[in-house]
Amino acid sequence: MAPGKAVKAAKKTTKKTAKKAAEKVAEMLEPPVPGAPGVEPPSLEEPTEPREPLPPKPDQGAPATVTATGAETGAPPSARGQQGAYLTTAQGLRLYETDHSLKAGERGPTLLQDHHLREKIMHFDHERIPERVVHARGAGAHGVFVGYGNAAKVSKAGFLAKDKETPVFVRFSTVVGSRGSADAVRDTRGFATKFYTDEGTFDLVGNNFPVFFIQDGLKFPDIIHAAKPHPDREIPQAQSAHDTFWDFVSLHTEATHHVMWQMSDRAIPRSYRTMEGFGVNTFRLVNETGETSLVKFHWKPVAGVHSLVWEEAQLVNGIDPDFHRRDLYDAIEAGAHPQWEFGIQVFPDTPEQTFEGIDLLDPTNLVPEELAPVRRIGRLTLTANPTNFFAETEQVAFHPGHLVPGIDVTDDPLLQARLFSYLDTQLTRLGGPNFAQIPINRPHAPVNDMLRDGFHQQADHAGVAPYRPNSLDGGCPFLAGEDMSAYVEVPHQLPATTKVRAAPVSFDDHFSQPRLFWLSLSPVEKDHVVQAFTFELGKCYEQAIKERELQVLANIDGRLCADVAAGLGLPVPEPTTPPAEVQASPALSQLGETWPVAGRLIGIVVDPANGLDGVNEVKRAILGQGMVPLLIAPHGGTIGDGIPVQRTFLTARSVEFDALLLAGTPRVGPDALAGRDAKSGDPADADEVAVDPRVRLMIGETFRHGKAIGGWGDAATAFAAAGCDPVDDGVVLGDDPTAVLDEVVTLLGAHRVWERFPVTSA
Ligand code: HDE
Repeated sequence: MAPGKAVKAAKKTTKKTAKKAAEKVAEMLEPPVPGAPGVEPPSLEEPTEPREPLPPKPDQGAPATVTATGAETGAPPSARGQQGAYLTTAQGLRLYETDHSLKAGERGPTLLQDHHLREKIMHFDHERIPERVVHARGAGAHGVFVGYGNAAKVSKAGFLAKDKETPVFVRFSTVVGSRGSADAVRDTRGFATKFYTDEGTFDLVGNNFPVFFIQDGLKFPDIIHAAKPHPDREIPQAQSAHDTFWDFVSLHTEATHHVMWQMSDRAIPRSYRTMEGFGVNTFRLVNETGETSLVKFHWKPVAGVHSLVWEEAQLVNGIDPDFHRRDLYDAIEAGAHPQWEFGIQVFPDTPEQTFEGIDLLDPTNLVPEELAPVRRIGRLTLTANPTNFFAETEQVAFHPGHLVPGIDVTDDPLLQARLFSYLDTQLTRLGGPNFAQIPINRPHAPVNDMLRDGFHQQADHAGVAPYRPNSLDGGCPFLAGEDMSAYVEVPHQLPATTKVRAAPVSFDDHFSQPRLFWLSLSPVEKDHVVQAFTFELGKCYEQAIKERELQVLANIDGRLCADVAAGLGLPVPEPTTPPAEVQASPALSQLGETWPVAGRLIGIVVDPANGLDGVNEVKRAILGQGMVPLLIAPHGGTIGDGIPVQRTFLTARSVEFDALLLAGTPRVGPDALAGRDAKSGDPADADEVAVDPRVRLMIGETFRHGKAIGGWGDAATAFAAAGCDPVDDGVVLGDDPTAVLDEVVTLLGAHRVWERFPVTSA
């Protein structure tokens, strides 16, 4: 055969082999496990034939294809991404080479004329933009909001109408850490929603706590400077367990209520999908006839409010720093679309702006749901992952002042400062005043402003008269009346008053609501709060700061203070103000109900040496309930008759899973050597019990973290080796794998087997 032909034949064979390999990989991934990077598995060989860019994965969405001024373009969403089969410059010039710069000879210096080199490096040099000054770390998703139509009595907002569908983009975030920080840190979470309504964009920029650290926006830089890493050493990253944070909050006692939430399980959510959301500030609603009410906004997760336990959170941050992002993306890809109900607590708009003695303009207060029930007025479903993180999640710009007719702000001094900040910050972060024209920020309502020019202008405005009044553009644009959806600020009468730098006396009570929160928690949740305070203050260096914070705790609850003081080895101070008489609010506890399990992750530990009876049935049953099964085996690839392995004893760790199943007792794997996998412990130890030590560790952690565990076959041996007895709470042993699964799923409905936590706080 001529050499050319031989090469061609070889290439053909390699292509065939590569195709087969790709098909094999696809087959191995059945049923699909979320997280694969592309829409199809790659070939083994580098592809040789040009082709159009691959479409996005089916779970991915993108900003609507509207122009910078809100008009439908009709273009497919992929029109925004790369086009054509060939590599080009940013000017669309096709390139024949991209591995070598243009040089004076093979070993010579690079020529300045190399446009491709200059363009590529210039662009790379400027790829980073400033991260958000707060809430830098986050994850976003597209979705849809559907109104229930039962809010018309209080608000005329069109998107709340019955069955009205409004596209949304939601971004969840932590507050303190930088963009690359870990997800499962102890922190407040952001929950920001952009509603692309027909009447303009409405942003609800909330958090997962209903209260805030400060009452006046002027203090925001103070709390953030205190919570961010120390300015000299720039540590610690993304956490509050350090002296500057506790120095500030122990002196600034209006932060106490927020600190209580921060030390509770709410600050280490299991998932973004299991967080409650709150608008925090009080807003004013107005209906068609001009009647107003005050409201607090709520998001109620259909999956329930669930958290990690502290040790789990700490492990997660090392094992999977992207835990919450991954969880959100994987759930959406797996079809377990996260849902929340939108709710409002409604209060009469009285001149005092208080409800049952609670000042509604003080954002350190919540209103117990037992006093003002949350009325559900719509449903949010997250349906698609972003196609491009930077274009969508990083560039999205929220603003609490992006309002629509029917929703207005109040005089809450925190909210008032926010109204300035969110416009201002985008000038630095997004590089100019035209950030509303970035695709993810484009309204879906027609835009006809008279704003012109500026960096990165995307619109090509026609006309000569961007001013009013004019005659040259025929007087356009015209003003709309209120009857035509114009936004008219609610005429709100203010009392005759004096200009002062002061807060009302009603803002002075800093301890009643923290006590209300404490008394509302179940004993196990109280224990977690004690542990969190003791941990965080225990990480501080300065004795004075710890003593000062103990004084704050003494004013909340003697028992809380005494338990924390015991851990710190410090005396218990007397309260300086008698603990308030407050009613607990059971709605604030996360325990006590059962919730849907869709989207939960179940690990199945198998050892092919034990046989694989029931494994496929269990996997199918898990998938059938909208959960994700992950098979954990001694080695990667496939086991048995081609069952794909998703985790190995080396790569798996208990914290990834919501529940664990054991198909028998796995023997000691060939790589269970301390030198290869340090978590395996002493191999001699492993031999003695004949259970893989990594699996033993996995069972031990799952048990300690209060998660459901089940097993069949001789799984009892592994349970015994890990020190957990099948008669213990939430350890299910049986002969029928699917019956075991059913019991485990029932336990999972309560999130954890709470009985396993010995309670010490009364
Ligand atoms: Fe924010 N906040 N904030 N904040 N905030 C920002 O805006 C600010 C506050 C919240 O996913 C910034 O675009 C001030 C309360 C969320 O993009 C900035 C004050 C609540 C997000 C800003 C507050 C929030 C932000 C930084 C005190 C809960 C992330 C980047 C007056 C109701 C949004 C940006 C996203 C982001 C300022 C207090 C929620 C600097 C001055 C209270 C969820 O503008």
